[in-house]
Order: sequence, then C-alpha cells, then structure tokens
Amino acid sequence: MTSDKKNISLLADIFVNSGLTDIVISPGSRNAPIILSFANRSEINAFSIVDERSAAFFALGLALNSKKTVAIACTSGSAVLNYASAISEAYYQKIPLLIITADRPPNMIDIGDGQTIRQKNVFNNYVKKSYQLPLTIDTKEELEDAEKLINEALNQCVFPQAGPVHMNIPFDDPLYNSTEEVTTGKSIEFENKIAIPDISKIQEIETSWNNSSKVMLIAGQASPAPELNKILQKISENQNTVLLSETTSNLFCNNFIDTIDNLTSTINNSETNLFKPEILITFGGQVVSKMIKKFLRKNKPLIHWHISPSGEKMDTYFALTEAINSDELDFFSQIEQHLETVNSNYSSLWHERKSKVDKKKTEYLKKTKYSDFKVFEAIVKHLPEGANLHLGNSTPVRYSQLFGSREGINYYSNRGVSGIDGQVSTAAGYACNSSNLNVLITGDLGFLYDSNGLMNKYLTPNLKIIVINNSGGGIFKFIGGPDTTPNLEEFFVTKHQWSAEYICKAFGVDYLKAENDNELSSILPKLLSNNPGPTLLEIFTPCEINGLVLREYFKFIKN
Ligand SMILES: Cc1ncc(C[n+]2csc(CCOP(=O)(O)OP(=O)(O)O)c2C)c(N)n1
Ligand SMILES: [Mg+2]
Repeated sequence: MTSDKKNISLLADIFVNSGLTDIVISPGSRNAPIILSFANRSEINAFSIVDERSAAFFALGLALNSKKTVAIACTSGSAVLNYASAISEAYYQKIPLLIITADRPPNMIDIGDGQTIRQKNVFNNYVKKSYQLPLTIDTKEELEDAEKLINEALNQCVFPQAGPVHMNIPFDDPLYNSTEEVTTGKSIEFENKIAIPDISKIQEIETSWNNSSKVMLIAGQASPAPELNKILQKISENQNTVLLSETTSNLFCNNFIDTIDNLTSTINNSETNLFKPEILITFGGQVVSKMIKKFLRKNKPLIHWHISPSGEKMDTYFALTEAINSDELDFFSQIEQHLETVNSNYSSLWHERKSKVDKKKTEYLKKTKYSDFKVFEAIVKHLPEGANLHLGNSTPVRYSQLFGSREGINYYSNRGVSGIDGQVSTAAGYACNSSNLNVLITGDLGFLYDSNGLMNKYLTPNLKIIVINNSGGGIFKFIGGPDTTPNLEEFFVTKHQWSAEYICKAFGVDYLKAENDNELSSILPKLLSNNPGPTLLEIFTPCEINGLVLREYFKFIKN
C-alpha cells in the first residue's frame, strides 16, 4: 500500500531501490502521504518518534551507525523547524540525512492557512542542497524529471562527503487516499569519483616533508578507519613526524599523541619554537582541543595542508596554504611510500613530554578527591572492550581527551556544532541498531535538555546513560570568564537541584545512582555488565570543587 500521491510514492520507491531502509517519522496530517508510502513497505524500517528535535537526532545516531542515508519526515509548520539543530549537526559532522517535509501547495502559503510556514529552502544554510518535488506528476516527462531530481538528492546525501539534504513536498487535500499501485522509479548509479591530486602536487608535498625536521599531523573527528590507521602508524614512525589525535578521531597507536591538551598546556614560552611545526597536515572533522588551536594560531606553521574528499578550505589555524582534494587513505598511502628517514628529534620531543605528563597525571589522580575528574577516571577504567562511547558536549568530551584513546572503544560525539541538545537521542538511535554496549556520558543539563530522547519505544538494553550531575553547567566554573561576572551561578552555571530519577520512572528506564567513590566503584560494573534493560546511572559530584580540581591539574602537570 502507498499514498495515491505520485511524488511521494515515487520517492519511497527510489529510496528502497537505492538500498536505503531507515526513516524516522513524526506524527501529523499533512505528512499522511509520507506515512502511507514509507510505513507500509516491508523493505523499510519506519521508526515513529513524536518530538521532531529528538527524532532528527535519533536518525543522526542511526546514520552514524549504518553510514547510510537515513530519512526523517514530518508535517508542515513549526514541526519542520524543530529539525534544525540536528540538521546543523549533520551538516558539520557530515552525516547523511534526507529531510522530507510535508508542505501545503505553494498557493496556500502566507494566505492565513493553518500550520503553514515558508518551508522551501528553509534549511539552505545547513544542508548540502534543497529540493522541492512538484505537487502533481501527470506526464511521462514529469515523472522522469522527478526521478532524476530524487536520485540527485540521494546522491548529494553521500557524495563527495556526506551531509543533510532537504526535500520539501507539497501535498493537496485529500491526504489519506491510498492505492496498491506504487509509482515506480529506478535508482541511478552515479560515477562518484573523488578527485586525485596530481602527481606533481604529491611530489611537492613529499619533498617538503622529507626536507623538514618538524611535521605535525592533526586528525580531527572521524569514524574508525583501520586501513588509514595502519598507514598513519607507519608514517608516525618517522622521526620528523608527530601525529596528534583525539579520542573522537578513533585512531589507535602508542605512537600517536592522543592527549593533546595534557601536553600542549605544558609548553612554555621558551619551548614554543621546539614544539611548533614547520609543516602542518590536517584531516578529518572538528578538533576538540581549544589549546592546540590557540597554540597553532599563535605559532603558525610555514605550510598547512588540509586533506579532504571535498577539497574544503578548512583554515582552522589561520595558516592554510592549500586545501588538497583527496580521499585521506589514498593521499597518505601515496605519500607514505616516499617518505625518507630524516634526522630529527621532533617526534621524541613530543613523546618524552607525553611520558612525563602521563606520570604526573597518575600522581595527581592518586591524591585527588572525589570529583568529575575522578569519576571520569573510574568510568574509563570500567568500560568494557567493544563499547561505543558517546561523549556529551561540555566537559565529558573534554575529560575524555585527558585520558586518551583506548583501543577497542569507539568514540562518538556531536562535535559538528557541539550542541547539548540531542545527545540522548543520538546515542539511543545509534544503540538501537548496535549489538555492542553503548554508553553515553553526559552532563546533567545536557541530559535534562534532551530528556525527550527517552520518549520513544526504541530504547534498547545495550544503552547505558551516565549522567554526571554537578548541579549545572560545570564547564562555566572551569573556563575563565564567567567567574569574573556577578552572574556565574544564575546565568552561566544555571545551578539547580534537579535529578533524572523521575524522568527515568516516567519513561521506564532503570535508574541507579552514586554519590561517592565507593558507591561508584561498586555500581559501575553492575551498570556496564549485568543490567538487563536500558539504564541510567546518575553520579552526583560536588559542584564546588570540580572546576578547581581541573584547574589545579593543569597547574600540577606544568611544573
Ligand atoms: C543547544 C546548546 N545550548 C547551549 C550551549 C552552551 N553550553 C555549553 S556547555 C553548557 C552547559 C552544559 O552543562 P552540563 O550538561 O551539566 O555539563 P557540564 O558542563 O556540567 O559538564 C551549555 C549551556 C550548547 N552547547 N548547546
Ligand atoms: Mg553539569
């Protein structure tokens, strides 16, 4: 069964023929043709989630996991706008989403009809492209045009880099008519070839690399990529080369510097020239570390190349020489073969600093009181191999960088735009199609903000949510600035005494809590191994000392 509206029946058919399966639908009437066309096809997994903001983040989690385009669909009006935050995250994190919004026919906009806003191109700034299907498809030519448009839109979702694409569809009354006759359309295969840098460019890069004693690679956010990992491992064995990664880069090798803040914070003015690179090569998505951004913006490399499949000019360090349009694996595989042994102490300089700081960190943690930092140490220690760790924005994703990458753990975080608004939903979406344990570590405000992430029937037992409840936005007690104002507690930290307990009760999620070291160490194994249902562990920490403990830490490792 499908809607009798050919535009949406065709879209659903091409979606299926392209091998896509997942759609998250929110309820409404204008989108009845979408529901009829997608929810009644056996090839499609249709999820039903009420809150559009949460639905879109849930879809983002599904797409992160499957690496395939996931559709979201909603009714007209403000429902559409609730998709905005997840769309911006998908855009900047490069996650493929097809946003299908039901609209009124063009002549019904701005004439006083209900639940109607200007939807065409509404997300233009945050999607790769916006499309609108015609209201009716009557002729063969119209059908072919629509088929082409839909295929182009689906290809846009994934090539050359993934991202969100908007498909606005006008529907006229009656909305609920169905038919058994699907409007069929074929899936077009595109010749998607990523540009290859020409050989002279590669040679130029190799020559510069072999003539430099200080080459720094920085890996931004990315999904696990074992082949690339292997090549980078080989490259990082060169004495003139150091590779800086973050947990969210999902790269694992003892030779990578995976605790950037720990080290960068210890570089004093007299050492700047030793640590600063001559050549900087970056790849991947967002970098969490503010310290490395600050360091490199102040101490600019002579050359900065950014490698990406779309050739984007990502000038994070205000020093970009050239954007290299290439797949990262292709690029580094080619270069690796021609790197020569260069006499340099650049790599050992970073590694010696790392050993020194690692020792200091251990020493500090031993003597540190129960606090967010200690709690994070305990969680990292207890995480079982194979877990997917979803890191909430604010301090969780930052604490995670202080402990480095553990092989066997995959790290995820909404770092595209670093919002605190969809973390529960994203983790729930990822977990629901995952056979592994999925652990979300979030702050209290982040959790409360997206508590609607629990308002769906797809929460799976492999989802474990850890809320570090420090009574507000703890980050604002650590970063300099808010504490110099009279508004710290009320307007920055937004101090509160709320708890997640009754929210868990409302949505049937098991609830555990811990308030000190002992409770935490006995409850973490229970949460991470035995607990049979979706479970939330709320860990209460002392808001008066968390920021202080972290500030003291950076002072301690510096001396
Ligand atoms: C949607 C959105 N609104 C506001 C912010 C700004 N912001 C960043 S961190 C933060 C506080 C988060 O508090 P919590 O989740 O408790 O984490 P903690 O700082 O305590 O680790 C806020 C409001 C944001 N990142 N995203
Ligand atoms: Mg907090």
